[in-house]
Amino acid sequence: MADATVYNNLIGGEWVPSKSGKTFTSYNPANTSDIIGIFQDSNGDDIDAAVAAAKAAYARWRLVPAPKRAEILFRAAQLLTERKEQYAREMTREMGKVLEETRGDVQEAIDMAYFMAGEGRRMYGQTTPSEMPNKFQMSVRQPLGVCGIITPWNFPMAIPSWKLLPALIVGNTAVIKPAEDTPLSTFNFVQTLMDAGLPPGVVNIVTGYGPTAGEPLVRHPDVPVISFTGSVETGRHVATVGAQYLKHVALEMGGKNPIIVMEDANLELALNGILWGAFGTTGQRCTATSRVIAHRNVAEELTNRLAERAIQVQVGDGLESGMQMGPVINQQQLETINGYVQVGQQEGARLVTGGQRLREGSHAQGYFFAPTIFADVQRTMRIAQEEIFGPVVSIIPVDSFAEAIDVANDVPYGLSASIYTQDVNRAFVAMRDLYTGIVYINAPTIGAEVHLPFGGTKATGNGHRESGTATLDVFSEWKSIYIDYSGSLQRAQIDNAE
Ligand code: UN1
Repeated sequence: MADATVYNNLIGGEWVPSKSGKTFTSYNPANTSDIIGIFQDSNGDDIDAAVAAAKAAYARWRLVPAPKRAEILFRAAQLLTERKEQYAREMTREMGKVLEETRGDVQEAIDMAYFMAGEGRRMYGQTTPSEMPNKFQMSVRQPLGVCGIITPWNFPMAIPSWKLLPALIVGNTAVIKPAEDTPLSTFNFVQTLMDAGLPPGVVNIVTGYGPTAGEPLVRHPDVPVISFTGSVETGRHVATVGAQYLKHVALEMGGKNPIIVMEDANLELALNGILWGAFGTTGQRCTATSRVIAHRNVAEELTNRLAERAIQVQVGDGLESGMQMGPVINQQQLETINGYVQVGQQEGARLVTGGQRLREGSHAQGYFFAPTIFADVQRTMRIAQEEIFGPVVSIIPVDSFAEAIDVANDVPYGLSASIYTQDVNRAFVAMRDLYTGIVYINAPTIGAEVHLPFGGTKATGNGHRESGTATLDVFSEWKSIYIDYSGSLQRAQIDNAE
């Protein structure tokens, strides 16, 4: 412990300890004797300092031409590419997912940096004709000021990039509070932005816990935008607090994402999709496949083949070659997953494989859980309704395509949904009738790319989107501008009326 690295908060370009002097320790979930680092356990005093720094930096940053801001993002993308392997390795140590996937996480931040750099030379508004002679009008995006950004641990570089980069390109500054399980990847990301030329104070990092560091950020009167990814419970709280201050609050929350497998599907393709969607990232994606809605004609075969494949999934330390699934993030998550396995059994679902923590050999050092499959699941069971956020998938048999769509939509969430079918008509009906923010045809529920909107309906969000150009709406406000060059008073709706 003596030689563990201490990471300070980043405020106004300076690395400073928390004002209270408190810290917390971050551990490797694959091996809890491996300490990642010691981080600041911050509170409202640290948030106040960070917001003040971000506010001061905003005065200059908002006036930097967007294409110049874009050059910094572009340079950051290049630097991230150079550092990809190192950052991926640190991320695997920090949160467990296998190296191939943490490389993907860094890559997503690179993609976002290039995409938002491009936006710096577009950021299109509208020009429209006026109803009056000699009058011009247009709309432009304007920044809002200091953005409060609260990010989760499952995509510890990609999700900060989804939020910070659009905020910055529009001309905002930011205070980010990363998840307490994964602050290091945020440090790596922000360090890269600074190395690329981001001025001090434009992005500030305050580490700590939700109630002590997140809450004062959400409540801060000088923070007009809050972008949050996490649980529904916390998201609802953030929205409630934000409403008191009339803040812009963008929420990304849970999912209960289904793959529908129709009787005409290519089963091998569907199997591969389910395995990747359900057990990739140890099931810890908002977009993870947690339900398989299978036509009764193929449900039994699908279940058996899936079980055969699930027991072959290599579970272990994500830095070891050949591993396909890492640990879950922490003890608490392990207990949540265990609890759901018990609930599923009590409800009468059939546990086909998995269902227990792995403790033998090297697994003893970390939070490993076996890939788990429940069959004969009823649509109303809790394991078919509630987000588990672990490597657990429920197979729900149905008798028809119409029932499949109905079951798919019959959950509180609406993030992502998928269908495997060879029938083009069914594919189009599914595209229309699946009430989610993302739909996949013959592909699993995970794998969104940065240039389309990301987000969901119902309890998944509150109507905003990340990624794509849609995300710019979270971090900017439209300003409509009217220029009258007639030299006389022209009264809209009056002087041009018949
Ligand atoms: C998440 O599920 O928490 O679409 C984010 C995907 C990734 C991002 C997932 N690009 O699966």
